[in-house]
Amino acid sequence: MVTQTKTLGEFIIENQEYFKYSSGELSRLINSIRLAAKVVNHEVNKAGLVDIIGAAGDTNIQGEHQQKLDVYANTKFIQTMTKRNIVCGIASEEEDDFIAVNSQDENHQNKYVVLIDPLDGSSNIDVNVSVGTIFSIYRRVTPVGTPVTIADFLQKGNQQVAAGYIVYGTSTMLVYTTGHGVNGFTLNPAIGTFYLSHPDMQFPEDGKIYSVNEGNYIHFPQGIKNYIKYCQMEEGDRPYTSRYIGSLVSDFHRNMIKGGIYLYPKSSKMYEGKLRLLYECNPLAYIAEQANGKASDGFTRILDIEPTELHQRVPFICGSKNMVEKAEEFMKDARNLN
Ligand code: P6P
Repeated sequence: MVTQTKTLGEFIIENQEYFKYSSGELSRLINSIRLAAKVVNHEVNKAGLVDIIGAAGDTNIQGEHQQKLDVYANTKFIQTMTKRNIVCGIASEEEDDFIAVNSQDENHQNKYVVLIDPLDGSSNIDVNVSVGTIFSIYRRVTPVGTPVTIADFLQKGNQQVAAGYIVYGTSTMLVYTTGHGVNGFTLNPAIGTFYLSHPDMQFPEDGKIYSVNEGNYIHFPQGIKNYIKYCQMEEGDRPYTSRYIGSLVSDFHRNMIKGGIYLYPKSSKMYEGKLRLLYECNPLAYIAEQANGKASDGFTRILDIEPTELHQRVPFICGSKNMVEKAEEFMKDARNLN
């Protein structure tokens, strides 16, 4: 007998019990992200087609001005969360400052803020490589009913109440955690429903894949250089395999399933690294830890880093626990030698 796989909607309702003191707002928020993900997925999947049509003139097939997909995705996620009056604030990679969502309702009680990278890796769209959305959700820290302030967004990653990503790949998946493990849902595009396809996702403790842009090798700190050479040595279960898609969500997702480590270290070219703490590293670090993986900047747990500004960058090492700890060892040894 074919068992009817659970839908994301059913799963959210079932997990509402974890939030018995919540007004269901978090569930409605995750539902709104689910809806926006379907809309963006539809647009991402026809990007190549639209581009061809867009090149014939400066309008797309709907007669709208062709919008860059990352701007389009940003607009869709912000519209969906704002229109449904679910959050009190939004910060996005595509927006210089945060957006205060003040409902007309004078007893505006929304208590969650969302930080989002609406379409990470969008430069890969033109070459048909998978891209992703990453989101992070916090309870506000300023009084409910007042306009949000930057303090509501500059919270440590260990204060997140939920985090997740959508990967627009060979299939579209939504993977998220609310602090009770990590679950993955695959979209059936024929009916527009996400189904639970990857329950209780876990990072294997070890792996044989390392993901880093080796083109930056000469600019890396010595500890990272030493770790990369360690991955490449003929010894024990090494050399590891190098796999680097250049799309963070895709590299992270593959490593969580197969085991592996992703590194975007600081370098002499990018002293703080490239990836953003609040809407890339923190949400993925939360998911990694919920899946028994690990995430640090090489020395400090990502989720313990005190944010200082909305778009700050941090070095990012994330994946299978034993691999991250080995990389941290090389970083510490090299620092002790300096
Ligand atoms: P590089 C995409 O621009 C991104 O933010 C991540 O998705 C990806 O892992 C990384 O940057 C790739 O950066 O410098 O290796 O091209």
